[in-house]
Amino acid sequence: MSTLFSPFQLQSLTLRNRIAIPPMCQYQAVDGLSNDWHWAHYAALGRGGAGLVIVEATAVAAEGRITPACLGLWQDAQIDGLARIAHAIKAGGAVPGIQLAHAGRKANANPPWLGDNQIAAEDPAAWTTLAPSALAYGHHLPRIPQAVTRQQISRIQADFVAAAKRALAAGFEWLELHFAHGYLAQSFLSVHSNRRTDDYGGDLAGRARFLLETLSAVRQVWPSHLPLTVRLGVIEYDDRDEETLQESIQVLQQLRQLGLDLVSVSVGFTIAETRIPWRPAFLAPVTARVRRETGLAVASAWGIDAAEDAERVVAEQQMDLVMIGRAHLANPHYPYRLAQQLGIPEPESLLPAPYAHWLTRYQ
Ligand code: FMN
Repeated sequence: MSTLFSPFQLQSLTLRNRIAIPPMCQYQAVDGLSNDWHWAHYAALGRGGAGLVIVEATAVAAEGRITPACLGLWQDAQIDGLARIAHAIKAGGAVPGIQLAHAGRKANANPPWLGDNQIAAEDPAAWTTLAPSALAYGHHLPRIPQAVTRQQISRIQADFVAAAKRALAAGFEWLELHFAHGYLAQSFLSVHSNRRTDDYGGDLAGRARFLLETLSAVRQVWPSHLPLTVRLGVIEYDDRDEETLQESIQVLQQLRQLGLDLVSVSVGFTIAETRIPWRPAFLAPVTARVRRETGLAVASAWGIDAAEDAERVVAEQQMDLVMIGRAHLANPHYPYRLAQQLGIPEPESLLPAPYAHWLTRYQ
């Protein structure tokens, strides 16, 4: 019996298995609008066998895009294209999810294969970046961001709410708020990037305020029968790991009280000087602790694509869902491969009939 290929239930949804595809930016949008690239990409992932497909970081405000080529949901005109994508994912048998994001001080960069660097201030494509404090990330992102005013904080929270409503209108059934990877929410929580002296900074209650208020506001408009989730960097691999982890667990407990259904456990990526122990499934023990101490359902990613690792982390209850990213870029039908490797009966049944039929026909 495989745990990886057992269904997973959250709120009113049942995922066909424990394999989820995490958000992965495609950097192919113009003005935040999706196009044929996105449709073809997500349609293939939807029918590839995973239980859940989460559409890439989608900006809640134009200035919250990582690059000018990021998807957005800051205006109604962006709904239609994403509705076609949500429909295609669902038609393929997966639950359609989307990640809503504001990149904060990591915004206004060039796509990875076009330099990954900050767009020069004098370039017409440049915009003002916003963050809790006027502190640059540094390295390839040297721009000093503008410290957000309380008015801007309220506006960005309203942007999250409006984008959540649009995601619902587009047919998405699983919402993930991007509270990780050094973007705006993570940078409010981190001591490395938040030096505010008002009630959005200082102690943990202050640094967590933006996250708690935003989740709470989104929960008011996101239906209670559909999962509301966050991706949170719970560890930086710097010199304060135990403290960061304890703080993150406390914040997750509070988010749970406010209606959080699941956390996708990730790394903070708030600063560049870290000692991340890159190896397969390196985050799994951290994820297990978060699961145990918060009582939340959890998912996690980062190198959990070998069949035996993916099966083990869910069978040992280190996580409820396994997020498998890059392996799906190489092969959108990667769950079929995993099912074959794990000896699941009739692995081809994961795929639609026009593929499945021929994979068993001549044997
Ligand atoms: N993580 C996010 O939270 N949001 C994103 O939009 C996002 N974009 C990504 C784009 C690419 C091309 C890749 C490779 C990763 C991205 N990530 C993003 C991180 C992935 O969600 C995932 O955590 C990472 O690829 C590790 O999982 P893997 O080892 O299975 O690939």
